[in-house]
Amino acid sequence: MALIFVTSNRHKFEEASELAARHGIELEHRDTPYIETQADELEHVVRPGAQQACALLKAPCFVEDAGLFIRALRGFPGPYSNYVFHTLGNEGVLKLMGGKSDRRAEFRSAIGYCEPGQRPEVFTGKVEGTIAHEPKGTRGFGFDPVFVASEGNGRTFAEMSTSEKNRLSHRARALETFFRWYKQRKKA
Ligand code: ITT
Repeated sequence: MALIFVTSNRHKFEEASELAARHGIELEHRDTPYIETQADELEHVVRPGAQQACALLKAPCFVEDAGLFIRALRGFPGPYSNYVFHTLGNEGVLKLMGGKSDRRAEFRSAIGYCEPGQRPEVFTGKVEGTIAHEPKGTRGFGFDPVFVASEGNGRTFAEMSTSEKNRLSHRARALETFFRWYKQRKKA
């Protein structure tokens, strides 16, 4: 039986599917509209999110929430990344970073997995990097053109293929931990 990933973002689904296939797991995409709680910690967003999506679908499923945390902006946009991306966009973020010499940032990801009648499980991942001075690359989505991963040879995520991004990314790291746990659980 396929494992359901509830997300409105097809790029996230593509990244997760590529990684899942390496674990022999088949993913199914659902865009079930669950309410995303606003909270300072991503973990506090995905726990109720997974529970709600699971109750709507009456089936095991997972949700994922991600954010870009910029050190010189004291962690902004963090849990508000979605809103900020859709209002200010990459150009707006680069403007906010104008004149800042400390360009360190990290992407964080939290996954919430829930089975009917059970409490949700949470898995997290992060990747460190810097904010570029200008957008580069055409792949990926969201803040990918302005995020240079520390281990990415100076390239932005938008200059990488899905499999390259999946070797480093916050989401890939959270998914790896989750898929390993999930396979053990299925065996038990
Ligand atoms: P969901 O339906 O799964 O919530 P979403 O697109 O709303 O999908 P998030 O709330 O998790 O995604 O992400 C917040 C924003 O952060 C999102 O709109 C992107 O712009 C950005 N973002 C998240 N992950 C990213 C990634 O891997 N690369 C670039 N930007 C990312």
